[in-house]
Amino acid sequence: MLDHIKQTDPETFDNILREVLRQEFGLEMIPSENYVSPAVLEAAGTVLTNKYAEGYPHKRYYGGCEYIDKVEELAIERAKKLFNAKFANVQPYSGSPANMAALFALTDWGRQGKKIMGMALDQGGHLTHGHKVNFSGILFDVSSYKVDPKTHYLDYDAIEELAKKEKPHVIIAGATAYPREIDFKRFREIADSVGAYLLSDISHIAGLIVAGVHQDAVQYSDVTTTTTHKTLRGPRGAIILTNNEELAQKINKIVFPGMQGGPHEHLIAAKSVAFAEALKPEFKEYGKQIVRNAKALATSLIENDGTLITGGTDNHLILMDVTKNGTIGAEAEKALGEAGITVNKNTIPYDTRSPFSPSGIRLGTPALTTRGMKEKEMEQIGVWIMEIIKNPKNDDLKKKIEAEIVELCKKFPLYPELTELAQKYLKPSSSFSIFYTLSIKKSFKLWKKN
Ligand code: DSN
Repeated sequence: MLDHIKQTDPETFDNILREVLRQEFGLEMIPSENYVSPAVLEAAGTVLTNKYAEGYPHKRYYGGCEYIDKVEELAIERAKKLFNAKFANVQPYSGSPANMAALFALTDWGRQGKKIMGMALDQGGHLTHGHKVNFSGILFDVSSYKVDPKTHYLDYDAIEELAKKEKPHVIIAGATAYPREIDFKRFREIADSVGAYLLSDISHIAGLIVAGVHQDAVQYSDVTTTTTHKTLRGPRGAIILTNNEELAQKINKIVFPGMQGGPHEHLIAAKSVAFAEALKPEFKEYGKQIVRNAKALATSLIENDGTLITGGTDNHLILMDVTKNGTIGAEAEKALGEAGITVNKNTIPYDTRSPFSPSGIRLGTPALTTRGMKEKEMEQIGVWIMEIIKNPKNDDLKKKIEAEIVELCKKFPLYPELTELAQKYLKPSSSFSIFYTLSIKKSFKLWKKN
C-alpha cells in the first residue's frame, strides 16, 4: 500500500501519511466533509485516471472508451435511481462548476444578465448563489434573500414578497450554513408565482434526502445540483439532475463541450461506487444517525452554555455564535483545532463582525457518524467543545482533551491499514502538533522509521 509513492516521492508519501493520522486521531466536524469508504477510495485511485473520454457514453471524441462508457452509464443510472430523477449528468468536476452549468442552462449562458435570487452568503448561502465576487454575482443581476432577523429561520412569506417585487428569472434554494430543513415545495410555489425557474443546490443535505430525513428537492425543482462528497459520502465531485428533457440536453451541452473538457472518469467510477453504497438500506440508517447525532450534540452544547443559531438543528449542521462565550470564530476554530477538533469559523446571520473574522463556528456530524459515533459520544464532544470555547488559551486543558480525543478515536477506527502504515514510517518532526506526539508516543510503539 502506497509503496510506489514511498519510492518515487518520499515527500508526498510523508504528507499523505501525516494527513492519514490527522484524520484518524482527530474529530472531523466540518459539516461539508466526510470519510469515503475504502471501496470509494480504491475506485478514485484506478487506471481510469489515464483515459480521455470527452463526450458522453457512446458519443465520444476518443477511441477506447468501451469500458469507460459502462462506468459512466452505471453512475448515471445509479444517480437517477438514488434521487428519482429522469436525467443525470455525472461529469461536473465539483459543486461550483455544476452550479455554473445549471445557471447557464436556465439563462441562455447568462448572456442577458438575467436576475437570479439566492440566499445571501453571509446568511448561509453559497458563493455561486449570487455573491458579487463570484461568476454568479458578476454575470447576473442579483437579489439575495435573507433569514428572519429574529428567528434566523427562512421566512418564506418574505422570500415570496421579494420574488414578486424583483421578478427573478431563477430562484436558488439551498445553503451551506443553514441548520434547519428547507421547504423546497414552498420554494416551488414561490417560483411558480413569479414564473421563475427553481434551481436547488442540495450539496449539504443530499445524503439526508436519500435517507428520507429531509424533504426531497428534485421533484420540486427544474434543476438540482449536488456535490458528491458531503453527506452523500462519495468522492470530491458533483452531479446535475433534472426531470426536464429539454433542460437535460442544454445541461449536457453546457457541461461538455461548453465548460469542461475530459470528464474525470476515475472520480465518476468513485461516485458510482458511492451511489451503490447510498442505495443500500444501511445508508438510510446512516442518514438518520447523522441527524440524531447533530441533535444530541446541539443539546449538549446548549446545556453547556452554547448559543446556537435558530436554537438547534434539523439536519447535519450546527451554527454557533461563540461571541456569547467571550471568544470569536477564528480563535474558537484555532483552539478547537489545537485539541484535535476540526471546525470552521463562519459568519452568523446579520453578523456584526467581518467575514474574515466572524462571530461563529460551523460544525457538523456526517464524518463522526461515518466512523460509528453515536449520541453518547456527541454528548461528551459537546462538553469538550464548550470547555475549549470558554477557555481558548488554556493549553493544559487543550492537551488533556486532545489525549482523550485520541483515546476516543481509537475506539472508532477509520482507515486501520493506512494508519498502521503511517505509524510505521512517520518520523517525528518539529512541525508535529501535540496531537501527533500524543497519538504516536502515547498510543503506539511503532514510532521510528524502519
Ligand atoms: N465549501 C462548501 C462548504 O464547506 O459548505 C460549500 O461549497
